[in-house]
Formats: sequence, structure tokens, C-alpha cells
Amino acid sequence: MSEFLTIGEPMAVLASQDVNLNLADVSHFNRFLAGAELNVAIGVRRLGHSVSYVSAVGSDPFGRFILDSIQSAGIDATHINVDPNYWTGFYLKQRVDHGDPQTYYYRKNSAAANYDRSNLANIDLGNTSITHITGIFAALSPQALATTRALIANIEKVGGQITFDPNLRPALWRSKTEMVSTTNALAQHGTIVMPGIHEGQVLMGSEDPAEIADFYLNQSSITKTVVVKLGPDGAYVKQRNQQSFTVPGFRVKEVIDTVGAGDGFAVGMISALLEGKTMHDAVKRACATGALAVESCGDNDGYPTKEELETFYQEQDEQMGEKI
Ligand code: KDG
Repeated sequence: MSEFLTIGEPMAVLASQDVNLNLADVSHFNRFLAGAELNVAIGVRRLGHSVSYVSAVGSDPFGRFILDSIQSAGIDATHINVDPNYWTGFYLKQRVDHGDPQTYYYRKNSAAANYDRSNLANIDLGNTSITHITGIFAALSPQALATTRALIANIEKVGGQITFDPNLRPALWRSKTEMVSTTNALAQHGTIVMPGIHEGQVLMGSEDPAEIADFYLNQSSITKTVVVKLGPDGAYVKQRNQQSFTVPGFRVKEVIDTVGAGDGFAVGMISALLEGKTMHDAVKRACATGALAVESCGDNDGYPTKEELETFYQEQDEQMGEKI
């Protein structure tokens, strides 16, 4: 079995080719692969690690596209069910010249939302050191939430680590109250919890990174590290019983599309931890992979290979040298 595993809803995204047009007016789109946890799987695989992705797709053209792409990326697709009873989810994404784009989902009652959790019994977690869980899959349906909880229980049985990203998607939840209470309850199982600064405001009422970190460290003894994403300003890190520190963000040449940056951040963290790097180096890589993510149109196309990551670090060092 793979060193890294994640469960999520894979989607196709139709990304507008026209800048600043309302989605209702766009007629030209490019198709990419999407889905937060799948983005992470792709990024971790691109950095050379073995990855398994657990999900379901429909027996339809988007499902075929997703399955083919996952297999050709070298990700273990053994645990992706093809379910002819439901569609594969997809979404539309605007192209904007600044800020976050408008998105529109077609994913209700998708194949992933109907994932049959009896399949979890076939997953061998023996060699999996990190599993990434986000609040998105749990938000899809009561079955998906039950699946998430069952997978977490299986991971805890074998002593695996969980990285948890709240990844709030208010459109998928029935109410804000349910989103907040369920997401925070799932976060209690994260060895590493990675909220964004604005998610902190929604989930525990503060945008102060130290207060957000303390909230997650205090609510569960399982949580050893909280990494609060500060967007372009980098990340604030607090580990249980240790000094907190902040890792600065990297300069980005041109922001093309912000969607997928948070998943890019998780890619850097997870891949570095799999390689035994220190928490500081893992968060530095997370900031780098998050920065690289915003420089391309697709949700995961900007994630680097090892060589691209090295080149990025070198370019950043050269820029720093020029500034001195
Ligand atoms: O984090 C990026 C994702 O938002 C995107 O790829 C698809 O919206 C999406 C989702 O909910 O997975």
C-alpha cells in the first residue's frame, strides 16, 4: 500500500478562457482535473511519493477522463469505484484578473457522495504514514460523513497520522452551524490541522493565528501541530509545548488563479514530512508549493516536480540577493 492516502470527490472543472466574464456568458472553457483531495494526491505523487486515492466516479465521460488521468499520473486507483448509478461531479470556474473566481458546482448526489463505505474494508493501511482528510468529502452527504468517520477510525487503529484541512465549502453544508460543529469535530482527529486565517474566523471566531492554533491544540490531545495559512504572508506554526514560529510567504510572478493554492500548501507539507524534513522545512515547502499553484489556470497544474521546486528556490534566492 502507498505511503500517502486520501479520500475525496474527483471532479472535472471547466475553466473559462475569457477573463472577467460572468459564467453565464462564457462560451469557451478548458477542461482540467479538480477536487481538493485529488489535487493533493496529484501534487504529492508529482514529488515522487506513492499515493492511493479513494473515491467513486460515474460511468460517464468525466469519470473516464478522471480515471485515465489518475492512472497515468501513477496514482493507485484500486480503490476508485465506477458506479453506473450516479454521475461524476464537475464545476465551472471563472477566470478573473484579480481576487478569487466565481465557481458553480454540479455535484449533488454524485457518485462520490454515494461512496459505499463497505469498500473501506478492502483498504490496507499498514504502510500508509499520512492520510489527508478535508471537510469537503464529509460535507457531500450523510454517507460520505459516515465514510470519513469510519476511515479515521481505521487509521487510528493502525496509528497513522492525519493531516486535516477544513476546506470550508458552505454551499455543500445544510447550515453554518452544522459545518462548524462537524468540521471542528473532525479536526480533533488531525495530527496536523491546517486552517486558513479566514476559516479560523468562521470556525472559532478569531483571525488571530495564535488564538486559532490554541483552539485546535486545546480541543484535542491528538493534534500536535497547527499550521495557520496566512495567504501571501506565509504560515504561522504552533506545535504542542514548543515555541511558535512564522514562515514567510514567497513572491509570486503573476497570480493567474488562486483555486488550488491551499491544496498546494498541503502538498508541500505532506511530501516534506514523508521525506523526514523538519516542521520548519515542511512549512517552507508548503509556502513554495502554494505559491507555485497560483501561477497556472488549472487547480493542480502548477504543482512542481522536485526539479521545478529546486529551480523555484534558486530563483527566489537570486531575487533576494538582487534586493540586498
Ligand atoms: O481546493 C481546490 C478545490 O476547490 C477544487 O479543485 C474543487 O471546489 C473544489 C472542491 O470542492 O473540491
